[in-house]
Parts: sequence; C-alpha cells; structure tokens
Amino acid sequence: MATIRLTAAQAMMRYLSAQLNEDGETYLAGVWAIFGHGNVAGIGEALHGLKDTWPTWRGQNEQSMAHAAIAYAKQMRRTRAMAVTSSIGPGALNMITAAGLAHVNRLPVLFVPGDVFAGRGPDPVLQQLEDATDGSLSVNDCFRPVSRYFDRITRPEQLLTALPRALRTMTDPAECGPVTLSFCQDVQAEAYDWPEAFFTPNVWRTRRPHPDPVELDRVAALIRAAKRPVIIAGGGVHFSGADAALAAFAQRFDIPVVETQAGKSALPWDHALNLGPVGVTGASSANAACESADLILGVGTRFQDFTTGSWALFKHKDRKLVSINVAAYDAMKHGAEPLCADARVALELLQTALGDHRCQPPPKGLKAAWFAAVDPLTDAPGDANSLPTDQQVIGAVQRASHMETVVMCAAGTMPGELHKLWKAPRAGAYHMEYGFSCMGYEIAGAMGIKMAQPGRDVICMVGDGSYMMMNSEMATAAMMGISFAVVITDNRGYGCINRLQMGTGGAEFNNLYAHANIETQPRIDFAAHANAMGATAVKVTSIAGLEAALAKRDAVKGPYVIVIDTDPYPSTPHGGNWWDVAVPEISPRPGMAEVRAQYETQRKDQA
Ligand SMILES: Cc1ncc(C[n+]2csc(CCOP(=O)(O)OP(=O)(O)O)c2C)c(N)n1
Ligand SMILES: [Mg+2]
Repeated sequence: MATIRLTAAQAMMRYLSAQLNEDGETYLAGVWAIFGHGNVAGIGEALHGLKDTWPTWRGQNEQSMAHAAIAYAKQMRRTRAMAVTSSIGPGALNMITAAGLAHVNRLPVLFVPGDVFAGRGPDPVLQQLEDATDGSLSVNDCFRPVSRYFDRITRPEQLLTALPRALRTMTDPAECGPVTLSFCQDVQAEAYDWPEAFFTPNVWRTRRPHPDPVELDRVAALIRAAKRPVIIAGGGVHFSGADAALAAFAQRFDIPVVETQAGKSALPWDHALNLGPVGVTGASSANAACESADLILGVGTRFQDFTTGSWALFKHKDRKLVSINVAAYDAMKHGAEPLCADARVALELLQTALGDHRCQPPPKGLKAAWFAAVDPLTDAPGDANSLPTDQQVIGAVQRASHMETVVMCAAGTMPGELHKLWKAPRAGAYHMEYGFSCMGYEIAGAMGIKMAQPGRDVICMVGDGSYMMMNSEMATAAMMGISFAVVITDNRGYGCINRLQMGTGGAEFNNLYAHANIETQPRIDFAAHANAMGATAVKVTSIAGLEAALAKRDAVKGPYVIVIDTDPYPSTPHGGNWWDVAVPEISPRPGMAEVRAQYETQRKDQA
C-alpha cells in the first residue's frame, strides 16, 4: 500500500480539502480560524500549506466566525459548509453557543477545537480545566450535547474513521448538523504513514430517501378523506429543494400552504395558495386556515411552538396531523402519521398516489383581508412628531428591495415582524435563524450569506441589543470587502422582551435602558461605532431618509450600516396566536392573578 507521511493535522486538512459536493466544489468551502495554543502549531501549519487552494479566514470571535459558517451553509441549502478551528479552553468554549444554533437548525458545520495533550506530559497546560474525578475530561466535552457527531482525536490514525464519519453526518439529510472533532494538541503535530488513497477526491451525494409504501398509502388515504387540509411548509422544503414540487402539489389538489420562519419563501408571497406565515408570528389568513383544518400536513417542519401556537392553533375537533420529514424523529412527533422521506420525493409520489383527487378550494378573501389590515402599517410614511415604527422600517426596506434581495435576521422584534410582513418574491429571499433565535447571529450571518451568494443583495436587520451583543465580524467584512447592508433599529433596549414582559403581567423592568439599573441613559453612536470598524455608516432620522440611504447601497464596498431610532412599543396587532410563556402563580403585583387565570384558560386549548 502506498503511503504518505504527514502530521495528523496535515492529514486532516488534506482530507477535508479533497471532499467534494455533487457540483464538484469542495464540500467545505474553507476554514475560519483563530489561533492560540492548541491549534496554531499543528493545525496552523497544516492550513498554511493549503492556503493557495483552500482558504483560511481570520475572524474576531470563535462564536461569530461559526455564525458566518452556519449562515453560509443555510443559504447554500446545506450543499456546502465551512469549518471553524479554535485554540483550547476559552476559544473552544466560545463555539458552544454556535454549535447549539447549528444543532437546533439542523445545519452542517465542522468544529475543530484544540484539546489538551493526549500524552498529558505538561499537564495542566494553560487553559486546561482539571477534574479531580475524571482524567479523560476536558472542556470540549461540552460539545457532546450540541454535536451530531463528536470525536476526540487522541491518536493520529483515529482520523481514518473519524473524518469519514464527520462528512457522513454533515451530508446526511436526516442527521445533518454540527460535527466536533476535538483535536489533542500533541496529536496534531505527530507524524503517521497515511494510505495515499485516503486523500483521493471523494464526492458526497445527498441521499433522497424514498418513503415506506405503507406510510405513503396511509398518508394518501388521510388526504383523500380530508375536507380542509392545510400544508405547513418548513425549512426542510428548502433543504430538499422541494419548492417547485410543493407548488405543483398544492396547485394540483387546491391545498393552501402556510409557512414557518424556516419555510418562508417556499412559495412566493403572492402565490394564490400561499396564505402566509403561520403561528405565533403568523398572519390571520394562515392561522384561520389552520384553526379550521381537519388535516395538518407538515412538510419539513420541526413543529416548534411558534409554528403550532404552542399546540393551541389547530382547533378542529377531528384534526389529524401528518408529518413529511426526512428525520423519523420529526415525522413521528406529537402523534403525527409519519411519512419519513425526502420532501421532494414524498410530494412527487403523493401527487401520483392521489391521482385525480381534489380538495375543497380554500376559503376566499382571507389573504386580501390580511393585507388590507397590515399594508397600512408598512406603507405609512411616518411623521415628524413621532419615532418611526419597526413596521414602517420594514416597509421602507421592502420598497428598496428587489428579486436579488435576501433579507436576514435572527432575534428581537424583527423576526416576528418580518415573518408577518415581509413579502418574499422567491425561494431563498428570506433568511431567518429562528431555531435558536440567537442574538449576535446577524452581522456575521449576513457576511456568511454574501460569501454563499456574492451576487445577491443582502440586507441584515438588527436591533440595538443584538448589535451590542456581537458585532465585531463587521471589521472582518470590511477587511475582506464583503458587501451587505445593515439596518440597525435603535429602540434603546430589548423592545420585544419588554413587550413580552408586559404581556405576561410583568412590570417594565431591566429590558429597555429606561427601566434598567443605570445612572446615565445611553446615547450609543452606532454609526460612529460601525464606522470605526471600517464600515460605511450613516444615521437617518426618518423613513424617507432610510429609503434614500438604502438606495445608495450598491455603490458601497464592504458593510454599509444605516442606523435609525425607532419606537420600542408598537408591534403588529393583527394575526398572531397564543404562545405558552409561563405566568407566575404568585406575585405581590396587582393584576397578576388575572393574567395567571387567563393563562390557565388558554392552556386548556393545547392539544
Ligand atoms: C444570545 C441571546 N440572549 C438572549 C436572548 C433573549 N432575547 C431575545 S430578543 C432579545 C432582545 C433583543 O433586543 P434588540 O436586538 O434590541 O431587538 P428589539 O426587540 O429591541 O427590536 C433578547 C434579550 C436571545 N434570543 N439570544
Ligand atoms: Mg432594541
């Protein structure tokens, strides 16, 4: 057997750079790296050797580098991913939140944190956590619950099995998620005689599992028997590339479609059968259809509580639940009749199985009534005497957007408002990280989206709170010349949580700066801050000013930040649904008992 002598780190990176997707691109587009002890010598040297063919990028924070990687994979519909490497200890633990984010959203990313010495010679090294009861433990064990595959590399030859397993997990449609290969520092540097064949370029094809025939028959029978079915389109529609199949299926049988946060843009907003967003942040049109539906047909959805209104949304007394999902775990949820398969394949086969069947056409007028109610909120020009609302900001961004625009966000007021109000003209035009809804995803995420689709017009919507939590990849984007627009809505605090607090009977407390334990009310100059990191930044004071600033974005190289002060109180009152947020049974505050009583009544709708 022909062999080649390389260090374990060299072998890992050489192997990873030879793994391809079905389009012949490297499956891993490159590696985000912050070096320290635990990866600079071994992994650092290995990446340097490949730098002309396989890029290494230097970010500012391990978590936000990973956000960029994850956003990249999401926008690529999981057809490509990125790796992220860190030093040991704090660098490694900084990636845990991002690993959780990738796990919840079922998105591929490869984490390669450095780990302590396998040989233990210098123990304890700088940043090594010691456990007096377990010598095999390091902080990297924290990756276990937030990884789909975890391995600790304590001998070079373990890579021969660990690396194919890592790739298998990331490219498996059902098991897809974060993989962690925790790489002991001394092992990275150790040489080994590797079989040359290990580095032969290898194509990873995404499997499209076909359904079990019995499951297909049973689901077809349920659809035939249903009078008022509704389809819930989830993120799996995008990952499977099933948007055209979904449109064909819905049209053929006259079944209305509603969309989750991850599923939004599966059908264009103005498609006659797209009744809009569903659930807690849903449209009245979509939710009315779900309330009266006798069959809920989930396609590629995890049935998160925002989608199901904490299971209080589907009110029909004989309501049945079907779940088309590539992961059996999701297909069997909540007593659903499972159709465990790839979404596209399942919809195509179901369409054939249903033949000439036709459902009752969906009720007319729901959608027109929804837009008649909410369009005035986004269309309002704003006036000089009051601060703009988030709805008006969305209207301005919408008017400035076009077919190439991707609007993105993760946490705060905007996800709910965008879910309700944004009009996505095509699949992939809406990128919302709402599995983890992780503050701090936005700016790094926008950078990752632009890296995935350099031709697209990326607009990042971010609140002042999320911006403050994590913004430093702005400097990376400026240095790398990655262009996207950022709209910062500054309402001086955590507006959405303040409203949630009020809605659950709480006092306004510790969310807006106005109610925080501080001496001086902040006047944070976000434009100056962004500018200091190399972005082009402006502050505008009106909706017209926002539109004028957005119109200039094509001319800006690197991140372009537009700051606008907004009113923290208004949200779209139309649509929506109950969300189960537990209200205290006991409180000295007047009125809380009543809120608790209402809460207990609402909980009775959960089914
Ligand atoms: C990492 C993280 N911490 C806390 C939360 C809980 N949380 C959700 S939104 C939010 C406030 C967001 O404030 P901002 O970005 O200013 O948006 P606003 O609602 O004010 O528009 C908080 C604290 C979260 N989602 N993620
Ligand atoms: Mg805010």
